[in-house]
Amino acid sequence: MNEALMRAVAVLSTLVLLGLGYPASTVTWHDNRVPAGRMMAGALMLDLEIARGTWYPNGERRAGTNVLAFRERGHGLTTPGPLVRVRLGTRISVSIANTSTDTVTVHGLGSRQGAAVFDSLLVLPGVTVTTSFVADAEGTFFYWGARPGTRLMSRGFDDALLSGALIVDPAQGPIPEDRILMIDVLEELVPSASGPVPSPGTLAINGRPWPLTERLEATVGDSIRWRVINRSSRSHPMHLHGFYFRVDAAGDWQRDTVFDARQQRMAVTEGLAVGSTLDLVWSPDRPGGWLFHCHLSFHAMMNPPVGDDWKGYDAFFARAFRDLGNADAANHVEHHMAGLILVTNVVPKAGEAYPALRPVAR
Ligand SMILES: [Cu+2]
Repeated sequence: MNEALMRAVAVLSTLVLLGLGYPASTVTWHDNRVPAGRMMAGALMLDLEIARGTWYPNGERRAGTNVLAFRERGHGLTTPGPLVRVRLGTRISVSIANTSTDTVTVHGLGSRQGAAVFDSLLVLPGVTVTTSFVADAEGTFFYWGARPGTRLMSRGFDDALLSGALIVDPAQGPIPEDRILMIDVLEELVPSASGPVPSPGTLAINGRPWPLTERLEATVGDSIRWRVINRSSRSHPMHLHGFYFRVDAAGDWQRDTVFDARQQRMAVTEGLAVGSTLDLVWSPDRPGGWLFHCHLSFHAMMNPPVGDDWKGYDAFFARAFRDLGNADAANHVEHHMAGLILVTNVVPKAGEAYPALRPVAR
């Protein structure tokens, strides 16, 4: 290699290291259980960063897609973004450093009272902004980033994963154990004869589509509490198999309404509009593998291949529809039964017996 070429390679490598090329970082999923940040003198200090990385919704052996994502400084990029969880009345001081080359507007890191709820932060490339606010309303919320001028309803592409949960617990008293489930839809721009068009959506819960979604565990008689957050650009009628659930609260990324006993309703399906949230409680009275899923069939079917694996709509439809009606258990990730599906494995209480289920007549 001659000297000029070596110098060019060195300069190029430096540019890549500086983040001017796509960094090779992976966007990993997490289960929304460990809050980010650190408490100092009663306040939460949180350093967020925005960067580009590769999300592998179909598993790391398949191609991934390049997206914008959040990370807590010193940690890896994640989807969902870092969990912010504090008690009511806690001051939250946040810095957001944008290490990407995209300008991003961040919504939802602010007071839930008055006009402040509509505030947003403009975070230019290479710039760090700071904000400080008091968590002044209890409930289930989220923060989200997007290109300037983008509404949640139209945020579907490489900024679709820029968001994290913001949970405000009561000021005092015990905090019941719960799980936070965030719903995603991400599209890619793919080539077509008439120019770039959106790909079919990749659908995921806490960063993973079925069959990679987390396997939840419970015991008969448990009270299972979920905070379901639809941070996606689509609506989802979310349905639970086998049991009714009680709706304890409903809201969106800005406001939440906690229901009193007269307002609570029992349901098996609740529609989650774009940006909405739902607190639900259910209790299984028998063992089994119980699904919670979107009731739109095309949100629980095959997820598309992404990145270099995408081979066009014809190939996608041929594969998606060829396998309908054929339970291809060996390869769910590429065929139907995918996307917004989660299962809870309910085991018997120790020492209790349950009548065997009758086999289904065929
Ligand atoms: Cu759906």
